[in-house]
Amino acid sequence: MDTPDILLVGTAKPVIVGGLDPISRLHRLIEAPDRERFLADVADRVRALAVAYTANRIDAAFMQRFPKLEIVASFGVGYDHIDATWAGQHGIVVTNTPEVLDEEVADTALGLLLCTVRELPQAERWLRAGKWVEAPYPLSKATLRNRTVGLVGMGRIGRAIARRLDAFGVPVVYHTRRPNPEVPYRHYPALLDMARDVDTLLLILPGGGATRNLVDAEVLKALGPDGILINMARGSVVDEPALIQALRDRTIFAAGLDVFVDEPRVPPELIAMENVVLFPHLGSGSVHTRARMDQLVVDNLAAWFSGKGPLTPVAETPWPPAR
Ligand code: 8YV
Repeated sequence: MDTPDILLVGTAKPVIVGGLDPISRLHRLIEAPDRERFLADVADRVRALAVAYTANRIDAAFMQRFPKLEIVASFGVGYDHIDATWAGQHGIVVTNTPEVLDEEVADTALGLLLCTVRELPQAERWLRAGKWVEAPYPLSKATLRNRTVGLVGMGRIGRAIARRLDAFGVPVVYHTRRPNPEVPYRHYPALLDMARDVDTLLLILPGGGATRNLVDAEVLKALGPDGILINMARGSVVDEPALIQALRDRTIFAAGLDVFVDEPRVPPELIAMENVVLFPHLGSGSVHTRARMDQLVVDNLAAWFSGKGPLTPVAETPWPPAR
């Protein structure tokens, strides 16, 4: 086999570098002192991009620089950082890393939900600040006991979250564009109707143009004063200024956020609020799960260059290609 040139975009993670080094000429963009010159040197040879993080944006202009580009293998199940539509139109395959992270992200979603509903990080801060000797932490006003969770999104991770909520004895309903015949939960074709009926919204759907600002001021108002919003999806799915306003004036009760519009920058208004729990985008962030995701980036490229096709192509770039 012809040794392919692969460009690694983003951090040189050990599993990715260790897996790709033996099967390719691996070029590491992050280590190049002069990025433009480095790209100009390798552009004509690069046949694949390995994308180390969802924060590494791969747009049409970037892909266009590589005339021999065949495949973009990206880390993460979400791929709104890649222009997959453009890739598909230009015969370039895009792969992501689904399934291997489902249970981890679902665990984190439940953790964030519990932290937000029962104010667990706030209570821990109380203890660490030495306030317990003065008074017990106040009883949490909210409880999971009388809540109904409306999931926005019902893909693999959504189903893993719903299974956990079943075990917790918490009723689940969901909103997606089309009902999923495999799940027993009530489907709402309109998000606004679901927001009116439930008191907890948990977002676990793809980001990108189609879902931008899906949760806006109107949806938050419909969720109401007991409402809790949990975002495990992408910051872009929520109108962030509208959310800040809704938390400020208690249009909703609280929010738990793992993702932000301009992460890693988090709006100071959110940081100053007591009725929010903020995680630094760590849904899949364990050594165990991240290694499996990194390995799937490697496995996609290894399969591709040994002629077997991609293992996990995204919907916009099906394999074999649609005729
Ligand atoms: C990661 C994710 O936590 O897979 C995704 O789409 O968002 C998460 O698994 C994230 O990519 C961290 O950069």
